[in-house]
Order: sequence, then C-alpha cells, then structure tokens
Amino acid sequence: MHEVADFRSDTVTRPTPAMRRAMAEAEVGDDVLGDDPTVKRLEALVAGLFGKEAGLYVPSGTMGNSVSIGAQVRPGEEMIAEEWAHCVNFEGGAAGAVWGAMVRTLPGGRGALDPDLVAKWIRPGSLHTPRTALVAVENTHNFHGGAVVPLGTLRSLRDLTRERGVRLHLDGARIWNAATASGVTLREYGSLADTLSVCLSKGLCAPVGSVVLGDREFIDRARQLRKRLGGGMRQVGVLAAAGIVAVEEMRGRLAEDHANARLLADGMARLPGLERAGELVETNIFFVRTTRGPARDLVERLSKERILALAMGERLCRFVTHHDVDHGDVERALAAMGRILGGGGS
Ligand code: TLP
Repeated sequence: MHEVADFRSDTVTRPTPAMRRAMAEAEVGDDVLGDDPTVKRLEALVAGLFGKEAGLYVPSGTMGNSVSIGAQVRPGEEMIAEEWAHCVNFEGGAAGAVWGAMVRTLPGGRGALDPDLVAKWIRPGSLHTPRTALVAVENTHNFHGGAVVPLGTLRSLRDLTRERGVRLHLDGARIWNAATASGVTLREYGSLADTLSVCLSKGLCAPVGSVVLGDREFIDRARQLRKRLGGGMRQVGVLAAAGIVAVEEMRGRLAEDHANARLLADGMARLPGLERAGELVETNIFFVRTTRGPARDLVERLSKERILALAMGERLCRFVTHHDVDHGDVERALAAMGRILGGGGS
C-alpha cells in the first residue's frame, strides 16, 4: 500500500532501483553524432523485439507519433485515425500545426477502425481532394478504456493499406499491455504496421522515452524530423539505460496491473452513483460515468483521501493501474468510494 494511491495514469510510475543503477553506470556519448552506445543498444533491442529494421529513441510518445506522421504525410495529404485517437486529440494538434497534415477521423468500435469504412475513405488524391497517405491505429486504445484492437482488424487494415499504397502507423504507447492481454507477440504486432511508436515511460516505468520503429529509410527521415523538433539529445544514454531495464525486466508483470484494474472496476460496479463506461476491462485503463453529479466532485473527494484519479469529461472519470499502485491501494480506494458514494456523494 502507498501513502498516495495514484490512479491518474501509468505515466506517474517512477524508475525502479535497477533503473537508477543502470542510469548511474550507463556508458554514454553524443547521440546526435551517433556516439551513444547505450541508446544504440536500446534502439536495436526494441527494433529486434518487433522485427523491425531500425529504431529511434525519442523523448516522448507525442514526439514518436509526431515524427512518424511527419515522415509519412506531406503537407495537404490526409491521415485517417479513429475519432478518439491520442495523436488526434491529445497531442496539441501537431499533425496539422507542425506537418500540415489533413486529419480525417472515423468512429471505431472500442477503438478499432472499421476496415470497410477506412476503405471507403482512402483517396488517391485529385485536383480537388487530398491524397490519403497514412492510417493510424492505437493499441491499446487509451480513450476506449485500454481496449485491445483485435488481431483480425489489424490484419485487415494492413492488407488494405498495402493494397492501396497507404502507410499504416501504430501508436503502441501501451503495446506491451496489448501483447500481455491478447497473447499476440510483439513480433506479430510489428509485422502488422509499417511504423510504430512504443512507450517506455508508461507501464514499463522508465522515467522518459519512446522508441519509433520502421525500415531504415523511415528511421533516417524520422531522425531528421526529431532534430527539427529539438529532440536530438546528447549523452542521453543515461535515460536509455533505464529504457533497457524497462524492456528487459518490466514487461512480465503487466498482468498484475490488469488484474488490479479488473478488481477495482468490479468493486466500483457494485457502488451506487457509478456506471462503467464500456463493458470490458481488458488491460490497465477503464472509465466510469458518474450518474449523480460531476466527475470532478468525486475526484476532489477522493483526493482528500489521498486517492487520485482523473476527471476526463463532465461525467467521466479515468482510473489507470500500474507498478506503483497495488492490491492494498485498490482495496483502500474501494473502501473510500464506498463511504463517499454510499453517503449520497457524487
Ligand atoms: N497519454 C497520457 C495523456 O496524454 C492522456 C495518459 O496519461 O494516458 N499515445 C497514447 C495512446 C497515450 O496514451 C499517450 C499518453 C501518448 C501517446 C503520448 O505519450 P507522452 O505522454 O509520452 O507524450
């Protein structure tokens, strides 16, 4: 049990003692000059896991998606994404603001784009219409409550995009959770998209960083764009070292986070004043709807009990489990919510 039970996000996880040791001992060099051996090791390690030619270490998932979009969509071209995709809703409008990309969003059941609908919207470009250059998918899907995108959907999208000459990008901020829940290998996920961005600083607990993956030509272009954004870092092996520990040591425990999320969600389902948004809790994220008052009231009352969650809409609240919350925190949160909601609160 922890002093504060922080269910706001898995981004709050702190580096483990093994990471801090690795950081202190990391061999480093100037990575912009291609001299940092630890960064190179991390990039090769992650690329190997996903069966991709090359990887690029970037400071954040946002920059990972951004350079991936910039490298594959020219100004005035279009990308298609699910309407609640993080890269469209939560990255400062970078696709348009930075790269001049047109964004077309389509609805998706539990975050999964419908390949037939995507097929209707892929356009070759003409005097009047933009060319579709990229389709972006997200797995797990954050704002659909950590949903795992079905393998069949990903395969259909891969076949469709190949056939139509369009690139497919996978925002795999939580691909590790998807693989844990579905049993699909990282290599298979890697084979389903042309490019991926995978995060080290969420469920895997590294303090910083994501890795962009793809073929060498794409990674060369992404490296230029990373520099353009100011993301070329120097002796950054001190951070990459934590990323290596994250990938090697932290993937195996994610099922624990998923079990804690289910426990919390199931307990909350029995409380008055709350409704699960979405049926399943597949991974480490779920949303609840507050039926008696604003979500922020519940969040405020919980914070007084040192339990943190995020209000993400008038009536919507998000809970995320991770390495730094445990079974005891879940039980304490349920007891606190029982008191708050049983007492006619939110
Ligand atoms: N998501 C954060 C917030 O931005 C909402 C969170 O707390 O969940 N892709 C996906 C699917 C993400 O969920 C996130 C972060 C990112 C990309 C961006 O990663 P960072 O925060 O490293 O830029």
